[in-house]
Amino acid sequence: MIATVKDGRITKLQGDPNHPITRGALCERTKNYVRRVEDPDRLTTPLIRTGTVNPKSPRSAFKEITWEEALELCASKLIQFRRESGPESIFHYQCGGSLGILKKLNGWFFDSFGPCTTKRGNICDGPGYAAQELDFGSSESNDLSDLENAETILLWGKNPNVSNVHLIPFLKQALKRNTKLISINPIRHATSRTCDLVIQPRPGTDPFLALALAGVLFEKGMVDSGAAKWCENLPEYRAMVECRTPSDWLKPTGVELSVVEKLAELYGSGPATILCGWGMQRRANGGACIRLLDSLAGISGNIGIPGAGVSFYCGRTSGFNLSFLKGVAAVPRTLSEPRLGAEIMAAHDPPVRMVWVTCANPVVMLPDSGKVAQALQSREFTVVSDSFLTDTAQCADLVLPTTTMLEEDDLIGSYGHYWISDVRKVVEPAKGARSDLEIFTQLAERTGIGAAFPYDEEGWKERIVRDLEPLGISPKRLRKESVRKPFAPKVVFEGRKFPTPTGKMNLIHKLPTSVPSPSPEFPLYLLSNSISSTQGSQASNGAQTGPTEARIHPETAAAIGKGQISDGESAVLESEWGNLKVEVIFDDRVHPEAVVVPKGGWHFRGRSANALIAARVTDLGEGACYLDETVRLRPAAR
Ligand SMILES: Nc1nc2c(c(=O)[nH]1)N[C@H]1C(S)=C(S)[C@@H](COP(=O)(O)OP(=O)(O)OC[C@H]3O[C@@H](n4cnc5c(=O)[nH]c(N)nc54)[C@H](O)[C@@H]3O)O[C@H]1N2
Ligand SMILES: Nc1nc2c(c(=O)[nH]1)N[C@H]1C(S)=C(S)[C@@H](COP(=O)(O)OP(=O)(O)OC[C@H]3O[C@@H](n4cnc5c(=O)[nH]c(N)nc54)[C@H](O)[C@@H]3O)O[C@H]1N2
Ligand SMILES: [Mo]
Repeated sequence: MIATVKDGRITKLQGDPNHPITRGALCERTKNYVRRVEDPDRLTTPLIRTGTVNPKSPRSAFKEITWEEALELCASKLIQFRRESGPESIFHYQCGGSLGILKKLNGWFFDSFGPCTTKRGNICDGPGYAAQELDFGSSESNDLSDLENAETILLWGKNPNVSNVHLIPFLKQALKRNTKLISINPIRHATSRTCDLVIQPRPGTDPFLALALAGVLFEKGMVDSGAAKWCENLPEYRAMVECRTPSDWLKPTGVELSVVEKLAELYGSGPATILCGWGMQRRANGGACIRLLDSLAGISGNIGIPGAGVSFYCGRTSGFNLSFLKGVAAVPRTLSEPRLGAEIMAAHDPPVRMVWVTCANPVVMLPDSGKVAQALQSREFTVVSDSFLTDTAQCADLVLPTTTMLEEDDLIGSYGHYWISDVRKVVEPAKGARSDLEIFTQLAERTGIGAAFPYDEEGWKERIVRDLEPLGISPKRLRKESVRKPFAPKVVFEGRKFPTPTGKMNLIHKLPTSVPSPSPEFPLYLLSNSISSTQGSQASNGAQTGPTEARIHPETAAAIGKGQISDGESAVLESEWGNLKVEVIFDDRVHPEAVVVPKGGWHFRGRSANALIAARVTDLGEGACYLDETVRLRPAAR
């Protein structure tokens, strides 16, 4: 990104035209970061709790204190809890935030001071990542530029217009070459308009769609005759696929056999790439779902060659030397991220007495918002560092104001491509804000672990980039330009050789489970999807007022009862666990068995989807079953 700065203020933020992926474009949510820097709601001083939070005026429950007082208090609490109950009584939680590499040092502080309790699992990509590690030995993807070799591209559960806009130019180029585009998604998104085939399966049934497709590929002899050479468990896999007919597999999906036959033709005939969205892995069968997509690539030979593959991830941190993070004894205790609220409260021997949250807003972003809030509020001492008084910060005893990514130095990798970049402070930090690294470096000194934090930002960058130096990538070069990691292959698993113990890929051969079925009482799946304007919950105050929007198919409203639920009117969205007031919007692109709400709605404003979502764990990778929750809509009391 390029920031234009005048008189110490950012006047413009734009993409870097020389960056080969972003090509000068920025997504809407990132453009909004300029506003976040100067947002009047920015925290400007540490705050200590003096009373109970009233969501209407949350700040009034806090009193301002100096940084000196705040750091002294943190140091004394950390030392006290470690002495009295051991370091496991302190829990550090971090999620996405800015995804800067130097943010790993926050965890390093707690490892060095403790090791303290940390989280286990991954609510973002856990199931899919674990699935690909099992199948291929690693979760990596062909270079984006390799899409030019694909005859067919499947956007399986992916909505690039909202959550991966930098893919769009690559898709447009593919369309010019007459590449076939397919969307498989319970919602028809903007990209569907340019697709040759649009399939809207019932939510959560993709594993069965994949089994049906595999069945058709076997039936029609469209399986690569060499598959046994690179696939482990082929007979077992085939037996699983053929234990039912394709039509039988399709029953739960609502998809017609003729559509899957067309899909098989497109997928089985030329190099075909599956671009995986991440929504469908946030389900009880999410790991199996990605494994079944991997297996399609395996049997059809769509792997290890140009234009093929199952793209899920690009190893965001690969190449950076983070070996120092493993320098401490194994972490003594972990808590499951998807079940965080309950796990914090249930922990004993020792109990969790202190929680410190960095780069995260778990009250809004983790399932069972209410329980997460309760868990944080009921600790002896909860610290949250953030730039804003988020729902999570409102549950803290002490809030520390931090810098945003435009006010600090860092390094960054990507989920979706192999380029890495330097992050540089473009303006001075807002009044009173300190970076996480500054905070933990200062605390390290006060808690007797100063030796664990020997460097400034530049020193850490050198330490972390040092494995890349022999490849010609130095911090100095990164200051000038973004660089593609030279070891990242253009085509992964080339020659169909996999980094698994046998060198072959592993085909899944255990049947996937079904996701919970909607019941007459709760007949609709709740899909909480990314929206263009915001990263997660990082919205402006003004954007979080009034009821959140809920999109449904007009037929869904009709099924509820004539005139009960109307377009543009308010209604109540209820799950077994809670309810939200919503504004209903009719949208015929939505599957009739789904309700779509934005992800990241603020909890204390009554807009958090996660207030309705139970804390359940996925089949692999300890993710959260965000999208399995079933709900109903009822008319608001008039
Ligand atoms: N604007 C914006 N962009 C973002 C983010 C953001 O918050 N805002 N978040 C970033 C982050 S942290 C991540 S991890 C990625 C998230 O990447 P994704 O999870 O891919 O992002 P979403 O756009 O939320 O997409 C979820 C998709 O899954 C589809 N889906 C839901 N259930 C099913 C199903 O059963 N089957 C199929 N086939 N599809 C299903 C939904 O319709 C939706 O299109 O995006 C990143 N990009
Ligand atoms: N219902 C539902 N829930 C979801 C999802 C979903 O699809 N549906 N998606 C999930 C996914 S993919 C993800 S990745 C998670 C994201 O979960 P989070 O990462 O917790 O979500 P964000 O809303 O981005 O909150 C990040 C917070 O960190 C702060 N922050 C940013 N940079 C920094 C920093 O450098 N230092 C500090 N101390 N703070 C910083 C921001 O101000 C913000 O308040 O949410 C998950 N939750
Ligand atoms: Mo994520």
